[in-house]
Amino acid sequence: MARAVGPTSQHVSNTSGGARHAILIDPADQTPEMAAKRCMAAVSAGSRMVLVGGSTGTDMANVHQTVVAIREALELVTWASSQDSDLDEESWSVPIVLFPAGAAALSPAADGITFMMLMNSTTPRFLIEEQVAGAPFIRKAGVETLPMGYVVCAPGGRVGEVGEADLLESGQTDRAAAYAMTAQSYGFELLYLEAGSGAHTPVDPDLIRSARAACDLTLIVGGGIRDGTTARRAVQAGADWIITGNLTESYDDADELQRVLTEFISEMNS
Ligand code: 1GP
Repeated sequence: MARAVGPTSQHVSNTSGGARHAILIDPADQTPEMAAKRCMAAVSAGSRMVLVGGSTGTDMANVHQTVVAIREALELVTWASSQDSDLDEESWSVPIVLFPAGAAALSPAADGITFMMLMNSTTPRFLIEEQVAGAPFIRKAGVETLPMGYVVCAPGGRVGEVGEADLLESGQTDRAAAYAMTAQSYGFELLYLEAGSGAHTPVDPDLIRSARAACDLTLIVGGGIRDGTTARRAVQAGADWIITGNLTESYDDADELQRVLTEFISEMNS
């Protein structure tokens, strides 16, 4: 059976309009209601994807409840905007994509899943075993798979520890290029360079530049990005998507979050 390229994959891989921002929601850190509120603020500000996942504390229940709450909130606004010609329906059609810690933290209600190989993990668990464990559920649920190479860069944080990653250190540009070439040769569509959630330093822009030059995959960068200037540096080095998790979670007030992210996205693309 040939793998059809679905709408979520097309949305994520369409890089024609410049770099985009995605909000990462960790279900272990917030209620489904708060997650939905933050997503609405982010999408109003111009975020174009919602990732749901986290390295620890996620399970089928909290991931699914979070995905459902976000979906209901987005669908309500999409419907309202379809009834009102002043509102842009298209800007609300943002995919909800699983970014899972493993096979035990999935939801059938998501639009897609970053079906990832943690390429620099030293354990078969994150190279292939979790994927094999989760594949039947994903196939049955009909969740669209987005094949992705995931490379954890220094400092790596919790995901580096849990994933037992042999971190890609700052300055290892040839190694970054080799991972990018490998990801492309495997047929992955996406390559995610991750510094770890809450990282004190983001991914070295030279690593991004090197990976960018070595492949034509959609390049995602995240970890420790808290302001538009840092995001712009990553974009100038070649990132197609910038992910923020902690930044978003530091705001409970939707209006304030919308204001902060609007500024972030405009600076990122300036
Ligand atoms: C982590 O790259 C993401 O997987 C986001 O990191 O929480 O530091 O924004 P932050």
